[in-house]
Amino acid sequence: MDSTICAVSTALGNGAISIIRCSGAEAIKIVNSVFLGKNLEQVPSHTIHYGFITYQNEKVDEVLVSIMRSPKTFTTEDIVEINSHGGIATTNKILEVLLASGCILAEAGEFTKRAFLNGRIDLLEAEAVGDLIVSETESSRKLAINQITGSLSNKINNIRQKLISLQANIEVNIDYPEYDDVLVITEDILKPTLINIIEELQHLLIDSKNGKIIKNGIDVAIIGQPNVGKSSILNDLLEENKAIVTNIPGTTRDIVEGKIFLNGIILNIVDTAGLRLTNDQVEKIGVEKSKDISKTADLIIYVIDNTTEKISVDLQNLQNLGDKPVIVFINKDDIKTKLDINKLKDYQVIFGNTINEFGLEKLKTKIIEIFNLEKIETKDFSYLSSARQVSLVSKALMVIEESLNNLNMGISIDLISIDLQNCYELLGEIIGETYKEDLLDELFSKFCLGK
Ligand SMILES: Nc1nc2c(ncn2[C@@H]2O[C@H](COP(=O)(O)OP(=O)(O)O)[C@@H](O)[C@H]2O)c(=O)[nH]1
Ligand SMILES: [Mg+2]
Repeated sequence: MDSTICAVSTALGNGAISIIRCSGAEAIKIVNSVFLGKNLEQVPSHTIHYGFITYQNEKVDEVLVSIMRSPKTFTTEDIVEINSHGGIATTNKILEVLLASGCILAEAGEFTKRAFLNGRIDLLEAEAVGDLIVSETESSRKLAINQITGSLSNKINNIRQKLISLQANIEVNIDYPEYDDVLVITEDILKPTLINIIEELQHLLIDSKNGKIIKNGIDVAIIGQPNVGKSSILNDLLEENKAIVTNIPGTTRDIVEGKIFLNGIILNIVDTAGLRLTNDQVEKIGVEKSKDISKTADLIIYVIDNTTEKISVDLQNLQNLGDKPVIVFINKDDIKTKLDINKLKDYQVIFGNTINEFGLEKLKTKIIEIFNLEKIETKDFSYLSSARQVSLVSKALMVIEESLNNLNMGISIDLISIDLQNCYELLGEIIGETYKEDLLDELFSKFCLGK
């Protein structure tokens, strides 16, 4: 990390201002060498200075330069931020001047990576910086900023603290069995603490569903036989005519999708080709895609035409969906029904039609109910939010459950100490106390340049 890096931190385009950021031991010296104004090497930290970036005796732009000296900076290194006029030519020229003067171009996420490697933030906080940048909803913003300010890290650290205390007690007991005033670790003391840790980890995992929903939204697939009104429902939900609607079965062949916001959560809604056997090559591929999408979706809206007499095919299709959340939407209820509703008594059924958009509000309310969206907003927003985090907590939970089993089977306490250590290390990986270089590369490569 000896090099001094630079990148454009604002989006490249025609804006009023661009910010070009440099970080590293040489940052102030390099910018000073191309700055016409005060001697930046002698100004106090956290001050802003007016002047020009010049190159080969030519003024490149009129700028304001912020000087922030190590260690109280984002990366903990010296940071210089140049506020220039926005616009692609000016911004790129300043970047070019800095590169020619000794800076190297930062990789995606490298500023945040340095902040992590220099101990300024932990890995959870670093991950959340990336999430904050891409967040589109108020709730995903809250989730990310909460994680940046350490609320999830605190939860993880509290559990780790309990593990350390238990271990310390076990060690003392092993080393000084004759000590009277040291808490004697017996089954009776270990057990409740282990149970408590298990409960906390379980809660983290249960609540992580909320984290996923807040961050990625809910994937909703509209499935059903041809001509039942799937595309009409999509259009009504999106409030635009995105999918083609005709009375010809097999109109929708490719995936049509769009998103809406429901209680501050994104619903990614996908309209699919109607499920039927077909000889049409293109439609066939569409039907296969529908099946794939129904497997990955978080929720299925299964549409049945109210005028259908025999729903055995629909019942079979519904069974094939397995146990994922399904809402059966009986469409076209403006026409007299021929449906035997009793056959659908095991499902959550909503009647409606797209002629006067009846039933759509009920559909939305049902989605809010199924995913508990009312409650998500009132919780504390310190949810696990990435597959990496969830997988490590799951592993930690398995280890600690195993250790409780061992305790119940009377396995010696010093062996249990090994499980506790294991669990402690897995939780440490979440906050990045130990990490593999590949993981960092993967994590930070998803960031934008200049962050
Ligand atoms: N009467 C009635 N017709 C509808 C309703 N919804 C859709 N339709 C008609 O049913 C036909 C098929 O609709 P479409 O949305 O393309 O169905 P998809 O094949 O399932 O996507 C079209 O002619 C629509 O106008 C409804 O609620 N009531
Ligand atoms: Mg369609």
